[in-house]
Amino acid sequence: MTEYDVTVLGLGQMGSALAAALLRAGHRTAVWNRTPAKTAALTAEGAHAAATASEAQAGSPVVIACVLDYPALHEILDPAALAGRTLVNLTSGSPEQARETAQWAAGHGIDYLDGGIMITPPGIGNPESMLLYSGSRTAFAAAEQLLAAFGEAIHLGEDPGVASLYDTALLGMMWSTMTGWLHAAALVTADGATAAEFTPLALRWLGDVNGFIRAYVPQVDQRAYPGFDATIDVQLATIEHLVHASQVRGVDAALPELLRDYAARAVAQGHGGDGWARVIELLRKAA
Ligand code: FVH
Repeated sequence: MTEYDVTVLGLGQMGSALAAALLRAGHRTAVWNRTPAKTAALTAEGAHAAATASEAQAGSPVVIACVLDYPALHEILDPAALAGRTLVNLTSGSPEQARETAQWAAGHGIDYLDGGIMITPPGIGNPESMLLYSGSRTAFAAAEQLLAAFGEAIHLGEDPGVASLYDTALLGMMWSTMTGWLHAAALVTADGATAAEFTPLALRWLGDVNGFIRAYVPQVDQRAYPGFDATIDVQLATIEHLVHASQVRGVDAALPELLRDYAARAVAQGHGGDGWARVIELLRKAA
């Protein structure tokens, strides 16, 4: 018998948003943070502030942790207090860290679920926000109703490393996309346009790019890259224009030079007639 429905460990920006969402959804919530002052806003909303991390972990059947990183996580986890409970770890880390922590948890009789939050704190509580989970199905079942307070809970399977892998991969895609937009904005603003003028076209273009990606999905899975739309030969010539336009405007050309390098290597290997998805073979080989 425990006093609370759920405990949140770590009340930084994200942990505070998670605890506030649980309180809004009517769950009896215990909280703990290394710096106790951060509990004040949540206790005003009805949370119980535990005096110690161990007390917090012993107080609920489901313990949600969201701290800076895995070293911080392992500093605060108390296996004796957690034994027999469900631990949902929403601290960002690598798939390997998630798998190691799942093993550690199994060794202490703790049911472990790992998670990746694909939204910033203001998006917590929006049912359209995406939160990825992987690991024990019984842990997911035990926590699912609580996790619904944060957004859409997507369970990706029993391997505890998968949520973190998808999280990392999606963030990589976000940084590439945003940096591509920033490079494009640097180019057009160098000639006097504003980002506000350019961006509606850029966003419309992203819709087309979405279509290109969908068309490449079977190519990537079948490892066959027919250049049915535009060949790498053609795209290499076009990337040269992007490199040139960047250099002339004093815009850093490292990004288009990287793209040119991929295209040139594919051509050198005899794949100039293939489509852009062929580049994945170069990415895979680098690993
Ligand atoms: N903020 C976001 O948009 C992203 C969205 C995706 C997921 N991340 C991950 O969430 C983890 C926490 O991020 P955060 O934004 O809440 O970070 P901070 O506001 O800096 O809070 C950090 C908390 O961690 C506590 N902490 C740090 N070191 C220790 C330690 N050695 N022992 C115990 N607790 C520690 C810190 O405590 P305090 O400084 O207040 O005492 C905060 O509670 C993170 O993995 C993101 O990648 C958020």
